[in-house]
Amino acid sequence: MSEVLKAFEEELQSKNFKGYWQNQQGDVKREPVPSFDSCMWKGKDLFAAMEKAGDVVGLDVSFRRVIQMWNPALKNGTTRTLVLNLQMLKPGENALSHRHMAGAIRFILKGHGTRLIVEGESIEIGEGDFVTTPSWTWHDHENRGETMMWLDGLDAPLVRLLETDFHEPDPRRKQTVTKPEGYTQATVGALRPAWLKQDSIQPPAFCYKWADTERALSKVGEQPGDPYDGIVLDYANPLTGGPTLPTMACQIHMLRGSEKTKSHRHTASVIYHVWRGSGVSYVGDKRFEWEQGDSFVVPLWQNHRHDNTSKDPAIFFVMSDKPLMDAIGHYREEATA
Ligand code: 1HN
Repeated sequence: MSEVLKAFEEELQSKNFKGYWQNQQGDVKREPVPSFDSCMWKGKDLFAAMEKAGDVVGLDVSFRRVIQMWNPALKNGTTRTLVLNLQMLKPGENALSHRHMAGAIRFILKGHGTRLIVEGESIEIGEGDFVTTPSWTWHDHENRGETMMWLDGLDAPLVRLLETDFHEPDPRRKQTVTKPEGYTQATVGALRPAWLKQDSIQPPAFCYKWADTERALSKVGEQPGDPYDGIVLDYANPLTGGPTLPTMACQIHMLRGSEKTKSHRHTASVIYHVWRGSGVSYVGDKRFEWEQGDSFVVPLWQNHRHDNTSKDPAIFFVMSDKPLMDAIGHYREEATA
């Protein structure tokens, strides 16, 4: 570098300027190249780790007993925008109330007898139920039954990137229940209180019961479904029919016995959790053999396809950041060989 240029760059820097030529000049990338790779987390390892956490991590040590599906290429999180966690609450434990900018979902894996209190409504949860706690909703959990485990999905990595995190511990520690049992279920469907103005961005906190999911699956199971994902059910915003949360779309995917999907790629990153069944997924140049309890991630723009190698249906719980890509016009999708 010439002395003149070097002196010029120092002069620029002293005034908080930077020449574009000072950035690394390389080949322009013609398509997205994610900085994180696909990864699988075995359920066996996850549940063993959580059993140990149950012994050594009390709620005095950690506000929530949570283990993250950490993508090692990232400082934190499962993708750049989303994180999938496992949470455990033991009998008699209370997870204290708080609210934060990050939106969250729960998919209940095991146990019964815990209630989630969300925005003053107490929700009894059971296996396969799916519950949203949208951005800035109060939530606490109380276990009056047996040990419970659920998946927590959050858009916390996105919030970290945006640095928008307001976060408020609840001075009451536990919420007072102010709404009758089943309040939201009864008032956000086809019948709605006319005087209430609903938030047009954040959905109401909502519980989607497994019995309803199972019934819906049984009604659509004979249809062709989607060539890339099989039978897909959206957990829709109950008021608008839009995505689950503004930042994440959650779905149930069912691959029928021996079903093989076609290969595609898209600019949304997707996290899969195997709720039922066993099979194989091909993601980029990797092959993931999965069974119940396993989770894996498909980074944006990586080819992927799924193969249900068993005769029984396979069911995935799925979350992706597609709504975010849609909102900013960044969603693209193509079939691949
Ligand atoms: C959170 O609020 C919960 O409420 C679990 O159960 C995990 C991880 C990061 C930030 C907030 C919960 C969380 C979290």
